[in-house]
Amino acid sequence: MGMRGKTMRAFKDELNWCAGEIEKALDYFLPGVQSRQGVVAQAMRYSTLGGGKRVRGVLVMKFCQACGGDPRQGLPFACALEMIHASSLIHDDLPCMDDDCLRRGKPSCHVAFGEANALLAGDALINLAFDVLSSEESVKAVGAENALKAVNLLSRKVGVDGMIGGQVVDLESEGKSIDEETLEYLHRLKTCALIQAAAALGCIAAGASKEKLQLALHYGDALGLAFQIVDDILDVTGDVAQLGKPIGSDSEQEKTTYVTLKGLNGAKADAAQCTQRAREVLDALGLEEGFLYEFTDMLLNRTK
Ligand code: GRG
Repeated sequence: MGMRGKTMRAFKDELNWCAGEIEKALDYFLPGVQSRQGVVAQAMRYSTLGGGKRVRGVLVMKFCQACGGDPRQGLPFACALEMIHASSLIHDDLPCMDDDCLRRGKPSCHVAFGEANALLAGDALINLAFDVLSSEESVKAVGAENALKAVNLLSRKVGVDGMIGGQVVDLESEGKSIDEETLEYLHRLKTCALIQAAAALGCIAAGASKEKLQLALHYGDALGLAFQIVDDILDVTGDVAQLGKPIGSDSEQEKTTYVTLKGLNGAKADAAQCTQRAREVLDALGLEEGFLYEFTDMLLNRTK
């Protein structure tokens, strides 16, 4: 096997190792199901464990490593990111939002547990994320000051000027045609903000400099936009079995997407351009080769 084959295998092993570590840590931090309120704990576990690509958690671990830390140091932060992400998927699928019945190849949380329990499971996951960020385990791994920085950065990136704000603009745009500037604005908040937080929290876990943190935020913005454009493309060209969620939901909800604005080829070109921008930031961080480079490319070429 040539060098390329070897690099690829090492990359996949590394990716699987990170995902496995995240899964174990999530299982540790998620509540047990034996209490009287166990049904909500069950819903939280159902939507957080056993599925998902773990993009945000992996970014935390790998940015932590790239900044000189042990990737496992970033595990509490990685879990917090995955919990917030899972909460956003639960709420996004609710009938009052996108009303989707399938997520990660399984019935959506509200289909499995009812609307009220799904709403509460999402709420509880947001709380648990900040509990984990400021937990004893987190402080032991990264120190109290870095844990506090992470709480502040993540709460902003999730809030009204972050992911939640993006969802507001997204919902307001349904059934209307919006211009590219508005589309980019809403995706920057709805999708990029959390991906930025993931890269930045990895830096914080390693106690990296402000300069590195800034570059991580730039990287997250570029990767997040590429990721969302690919998401728009897969909603048209993807396969339900692979994606584990319905296709065609954007057009059903009369959403403007990169594909409706630019056509499939235009959207693909935009995704490639954003990926290139992300690669340039990795170059600036001195990471011209290695895991994050391959990860960035893999996300451009993904089919799920
Ligand atoms: C509950 C904190 C909170 C917020 C509510 C509903 C909402 C506001 C925001 C929705 C944000 C959202 C669903 C953005 C979409 C981002 C996106 C591209 C998700 C798909 O991510 P993948 O492909 O999913 O990483 P997996 O399943 O692989 O983890």
